[in-house]
This record gives sequence, structure tokens and C-alpha cells, in this order.
Amino acid sequence: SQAPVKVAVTGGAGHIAYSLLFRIIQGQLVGPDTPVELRLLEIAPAMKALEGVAMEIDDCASPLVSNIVMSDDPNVAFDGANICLLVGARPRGKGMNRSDLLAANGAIFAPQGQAINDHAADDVRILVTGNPANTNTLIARTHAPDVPATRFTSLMRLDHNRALSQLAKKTGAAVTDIRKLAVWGNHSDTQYPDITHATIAGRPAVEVVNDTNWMENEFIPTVAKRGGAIIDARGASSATSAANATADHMHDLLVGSPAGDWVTMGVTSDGSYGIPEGLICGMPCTTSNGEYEIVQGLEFSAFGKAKLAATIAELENERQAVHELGLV
Ligand code: NAX
Repeated sequence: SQAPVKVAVTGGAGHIAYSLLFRIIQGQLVGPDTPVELRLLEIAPAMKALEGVAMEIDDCASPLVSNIVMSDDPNVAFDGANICLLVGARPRGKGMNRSDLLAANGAIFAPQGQAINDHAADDVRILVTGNPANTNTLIARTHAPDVPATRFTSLMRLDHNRALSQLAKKTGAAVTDIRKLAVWGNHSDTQYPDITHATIAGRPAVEVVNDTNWMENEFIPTVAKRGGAIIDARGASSATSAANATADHMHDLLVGSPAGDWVTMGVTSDGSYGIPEGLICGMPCTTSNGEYEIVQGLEFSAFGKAKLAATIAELENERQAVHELGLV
């Protein structure tokens, strides 16, 4: 029988994990026939709740679960991990400013990066969902010098899926008819959801939409501020859709993006499009076999150039702030 893939998930007792883990044990991450060993990381006060989640995983009697390991020590949780889904993070508490938030997350993602460096499997792939996701990825990557930078990615897929769904609604198209959407930049409200390269059933999306005002003043802010709209409506932040996107991202990275299309991932910039090297930035990528390639040669409108510049400026700002904190 096949050796199980070891999947580490942090924040295992949290809301996103409560949806994500049940997708993983149904085979939605690594495939419908591949067994998984779950390696769940939590902080000490949440270990009891985590045990409850593990009891529920047991009670699904999934044939794909070979083992569940629980720990509050990243050196244990990441030991031998082939896939690390870094979901747990420190939310902004009352009275916390941005620098406090970055420092609190640095205290999580620096040691986790180090533990991945020291203990994960040689083929490890890392996806950061916990916010601020791009900058947390930068911190973890910096503390894992022996792991190739290309193994670290951050979640922009929820933004990508939100954009797909909004464009489908506007045009009446099926989401499967839409190709080559991209979301550039930071997972924040400066992001640039970009339909200028997209096609809908083979026609340029901008032609089908034929409404620049909608694109600039409705579509982009609706996608970029969707997280806040969910919080207003639900009284809690996106959880199932974030879990869905986390599974989509890792699945497509491992299995490959569809022919003639691409996916959006937060990846280490190689300098493409003038994005400063080393920044973790949302970009369109094609994927196969656990590797990605940044899509090259796309042209930007003046509007697009300004949007890209603004979100890059924010990412550089965050990088500068964590640099000043000694985290990168
Ligand atoms: P929850 O607060 O429900 O769960 C987070 C869990 O992480 C908690 O159980 C907590 O104990 C645990 N945790 C905290 N520090 C930890 C550490 N050092 N090691 C292991 N576990 C630790 O949050 P949830 O709703 O699950 O969201 C998780 C993260 O995803 C948040 O940072 C959230 O902002 C972020 N999101 C990211 C999105 C994205 O598109 N990138 C969208 C959804 C979501 O907002």
C-alpha cells in the first residue's frame, strides 16, 4: 500500500482547520486514493479542543487517515512533513497596532520556519494562510535557509476564487468558462484583481463586461473588501471559503494547473514585472508536480500599473517593518 503523505496543519483547533481537515481526509488535497498522516500543531491552551477535533476525525472513519499526531511543539508537528499548511496566526487584538501584530506573528512564524528547516521532509511544500499571510511567509522563509525559497507560497487563492465568482455573476458565465484571471499583490484591500488578461468562453473578459466603471469601482473593491463584508454579515471571518481555497491551492500546486489556464499564488518574486526580488507577492502561476512558474510577458494598462505599484508599496512597507523588528 501507498506510504501516507504527512500533512502538518497549524491552528488545528481553529475555524479554518475545522473545515480544512475534513476536506483533507476526503482526499481533496493530495488525491482521492492517497493516505495521509495528519500532524496537528496548536498552542498549549488549545490542545484539549484539538483532541476533540481529532475525535471527530476518528469518527469519520475515513479510510485515508493513517495516523493523527498532535503537538504544541513545531519541532514535533513538522517532523517529516511533506506538506505544511500554516493556518494558525495571531489576530489583531484590541489596542494592538500594526507593529505589535507583525511582532506577535513573527514570534509564531520565525520558529515555525526554523522547525520546518530542521525537521520537515526534503520534498516539503509550505502554504501560509494565517494573516498577514504574505509577510508571515516572508518571515518563515527567512528562518528556513536550507529550504528552497520556491517551496514557500502564500494564500491568494481565496481572492482569486472571489474574483472568479464575481465575474461569473456579472456576465452570467459559468466559472469554468473563465480563464486567466489574476490577483496581484498583497492579501489585503490593496490587492489588484485583474481581468484584463482573462477570457470568458474564449472572448476577452473586458469585451464581454464592457464596463470599465464596473471593473474599477465595483469589481475590484468588492473582491478586495470581501473579507470585511463576510465579517459584517457573519460576525466571524471567512472560514469554509478560506479552507476551500487552501485545499485548492495545494491541490493545484501538487497536481497541476489546468491546461490553458493559471492560478494565483503568493510566491517569491524573481523580479518579474518590476516586483522587487524576494517579496512574497500574489501573481499568476502555472503549476505541475509541486513546482510553479510565474506567468511572464503580461501587459498592464496605466490603471493596472498604478494598482500594482500601490500593492507592492504596501508589501515593501510590511517587509521594512519586519526588518526593523529583526524578523527578516
Ligand atoms: P481561529 O482563531 O479560529 O484559529 C486560529 C488557531 O490558531 C487557534 O486555534 C489558535 O490557538 C491557533 N494558533 C495560534 N497561534 C498558534 C501557534 N503558534 N501555533 C499553532 N497554532 C496556533 O482563526 P481562523 O478563522 O482559523 O483563521 C486563521 C488565520 O487565517 C487567521 O490569521 C486569519 O486572519 C487567516 N485568514 C486568511 C485568509 C487568506 O485568504 N489568506 C482568509 C481567511 C482568514 O482571514
